[in-house]
Amino acid sequence: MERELAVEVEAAIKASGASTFEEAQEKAKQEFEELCHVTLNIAVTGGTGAGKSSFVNAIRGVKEGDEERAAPTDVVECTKTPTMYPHPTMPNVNIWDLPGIGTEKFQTKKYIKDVNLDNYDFFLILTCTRLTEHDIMLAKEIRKNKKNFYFVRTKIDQDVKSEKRKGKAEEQTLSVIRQDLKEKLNDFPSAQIFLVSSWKLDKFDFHEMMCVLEKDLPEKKQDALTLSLPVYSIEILKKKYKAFKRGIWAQASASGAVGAAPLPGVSAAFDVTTISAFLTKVYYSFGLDDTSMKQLSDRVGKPIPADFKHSKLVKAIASKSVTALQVELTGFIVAEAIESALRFIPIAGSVAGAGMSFWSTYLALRKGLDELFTVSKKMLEMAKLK
Ligand SMILES: Nc1nc2c(ncn2[C@@H]2O[C@H](COP(=O)(O)OP(=O)(O)OP(=O)(O)O)[C@@H](O)[C@H]2O)c(=O)[nH]1
Ligand SMILES: [Mg+2]
Repeated sequence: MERELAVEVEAAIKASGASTFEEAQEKAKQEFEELCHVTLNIAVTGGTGAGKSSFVNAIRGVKEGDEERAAPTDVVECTKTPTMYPHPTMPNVNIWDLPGIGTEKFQTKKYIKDVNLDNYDFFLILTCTRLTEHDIMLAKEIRKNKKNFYFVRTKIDQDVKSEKRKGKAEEQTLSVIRQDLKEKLNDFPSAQIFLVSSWKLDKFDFHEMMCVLEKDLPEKKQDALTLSLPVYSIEILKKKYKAFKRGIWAQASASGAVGAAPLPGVSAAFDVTTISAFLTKVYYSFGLDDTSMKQLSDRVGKPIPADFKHSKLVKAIASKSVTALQVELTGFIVAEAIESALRFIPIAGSVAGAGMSFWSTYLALRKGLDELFTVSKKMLEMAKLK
């Protein structure tokens, strides 16, 4: 781990194109500032009853009926005005539940004016049947505005289930639906269609869709999307882990002497404020808080025994006590660990300028992230998610 740490930091410095540690750290600080101000606005739109509100809730990891946070869903038409749902744990990500097009209240032209297409990073056009003239018209307008859009066929679980009753295999049902939708899209030869179920994000095209959306976003916004998704599979957990890991260098660089405090038994000061903010974000993003765990267990229809939560670090974060966290972190950052890390770090070369408090903060972030990853992976394995 310690050797890995030195290699990682060397690589980050090299990638930044800086020649000294200080120069690289300065760049990382700026990058960190910029990342803090990134916002992502996702528009979810489509006809009445297409499953927009359910989809918005699913990607925010919020359960229907959670009065404060959920978008209302119903079998009768219920979304009438554009509504912004801030992400419950990532304040820079907003998901917009836009009203169905072509209802009396919102005719297409007026709709486009009211909705102001410029406000969004991309559009997901949902349908639970076929694409309508309104959906196509909206896609053309979005294209005129040079924004990305994707067609999403929702409620796929329902189709698969009912076709299965008639003896049709899942693959066959999916392929018929895909073909059928494509035929309607002559004007959009390169349009992408994803088949999803808001009840089963780990199945069908959801993961592939998220990978495409991420790839199409500007680089600075990519991680914001990944980190805002609920942990619906081990694959997404691994993606989140990698995104957080990439961010550690900037975090540790941005952490200053202000938050640094000496730890008992550790010769270096370390920035407990930065570390607790970072690990708390990881904790929520990895779905380790009680609300997310309960939702996961409801979704998979299985109780998840709490014994995997024996991690003292998880308990310390859950207690929201900085002192508890500090005590827990001390275990990670005992003097030997730092000293052994330093043994691997060249005296000369690009990392030479890094101080002890940088290394101790970096080490705490890395070890904390690894531990939370292990706990969350265990939770997903118990939920039998792959
Ligand atoms: N089986 C299944 N049902 C779904 C899914 N998504 C939504 N539904 C159901 O479809 C109905 C309509 O869903 P909503 O999410 O309210 O649809 P909407 O597009 O927001 O509707 P309006 O706001 O009225 O335009 C509700 O009864 C949902 O429970 C899904 O993925 N699978
Ligand atoms: Mg709705």
